[in-house]
Amino acid sequence: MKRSFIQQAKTGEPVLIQGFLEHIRNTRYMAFLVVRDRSGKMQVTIEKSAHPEWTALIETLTAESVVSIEGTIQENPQVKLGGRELIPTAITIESLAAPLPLTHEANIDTRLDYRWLDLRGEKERLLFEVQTCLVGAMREFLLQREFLEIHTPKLIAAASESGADVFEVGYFDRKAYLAQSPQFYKQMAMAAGFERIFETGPVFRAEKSYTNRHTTEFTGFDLEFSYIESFHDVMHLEAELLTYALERVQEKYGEAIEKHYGTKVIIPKLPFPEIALPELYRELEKRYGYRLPECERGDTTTEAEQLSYRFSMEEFRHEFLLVTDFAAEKRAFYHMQKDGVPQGYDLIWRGVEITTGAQREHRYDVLCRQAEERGLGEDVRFYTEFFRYGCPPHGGFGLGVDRLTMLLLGTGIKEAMFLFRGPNRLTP
Ligand code: AMO
Repeated sequence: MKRSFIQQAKTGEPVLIQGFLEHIRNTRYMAFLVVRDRSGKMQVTIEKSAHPEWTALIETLTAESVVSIEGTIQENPQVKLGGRELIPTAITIESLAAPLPLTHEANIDTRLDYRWLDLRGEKERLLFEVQTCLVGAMREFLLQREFLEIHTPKLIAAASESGADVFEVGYFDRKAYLAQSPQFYKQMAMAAGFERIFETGPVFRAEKSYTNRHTTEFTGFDLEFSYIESFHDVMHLEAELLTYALERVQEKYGEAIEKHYGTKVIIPKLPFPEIALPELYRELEKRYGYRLPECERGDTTTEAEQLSYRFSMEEFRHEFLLVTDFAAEKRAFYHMQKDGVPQGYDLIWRGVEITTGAQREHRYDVLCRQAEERGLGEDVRFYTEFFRYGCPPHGGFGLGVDRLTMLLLGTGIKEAMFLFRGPNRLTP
């Protein structure tokens, strides 16, 4: 018999349902099972005297075992689960579950040890439905605008962002590195004349950070496009893209997110507010007495990002804030500069940086000089070559999908990833 999803299984005709046994109640005369598949839950009602041959089987059943059950569904208003029950004619145990090692109260690290069990929860599953919708909507938005989706190598010969946070791997008789960003290759696509590209893929950072928003491997949503006039074009595209994606999520999952995560999906207004970093610091000091440590001058700090959420809500009634005018020495060498000011931005959402974006330096000699000034000349020679034979002006951004999901639902990053990777976690 063909399997039916519990939600769609018809009343009054023979059906086969398959799923996990969420609950077992075995009384003297009756046994009640609750079976769960990805569409919903169904009560299975067994009158024990009608099936003496099942006595041993019922006693063997354990919570979270996987079963196949054939039978007929009937209406029964007394059944809390949707007023229907399945009267079985055949029960097969596909896989018997051992006693569960995980309780609902387990802390996040224990939950991660048994992530596949943790993910069986409705709330956990919802997160991935939401993420699928979010990333799907971002992809849809870009496809409508004729962006190409590319897939760039993650094994590379040189660090792509800063040399410090890169994982080194053995590569036959030499060394390779895990890409810290698709940066070099998305720009190569501009030199190739693709004009508009994006990529969703793994990004590796050898950062020993133990925060609720850092991980050593995350999913980046990166894009790059040509013939921009300035980095403002990049900021505007990102604001439109996020607004579009949040609209889709709100339509489809707004209620479920509020029910399970207690977080409202707010559709942002366009354009997103912008502020130059020095002005942001003046405001944070004036309003909240925040003093920036001298060594952080020209960059944002975690505390400043958090305060900037408060500022953005008070000043602009907006959850997003675009911050511009960082110090050149705090930004990547490939950012275009105008009068010494990097032509880029960070986007902060609900107090956490989610994106870095910029217009890139596409002029070969200027780019080489900027790389040279950082002592990177030789290391990035393969990359600067991309700009020797003509390259359009271009820009783009990198967005952290895990951070985006985490902020959307109000969780930490460990919960927002299928499997978290950190300095102390490489399993499961
Ligand atoms: P950046 O280094 O700012 O920029 O990274 C872009 C975005 O990636 C996310 N992110 C992280 N998420 C989780 N854990 C981490 N350790 C982590 N580090 C970064 C953030 C961040 O905003 N090449 C540039 C992008 C560009 O200019 O196009 C880059 O990689 O959401």
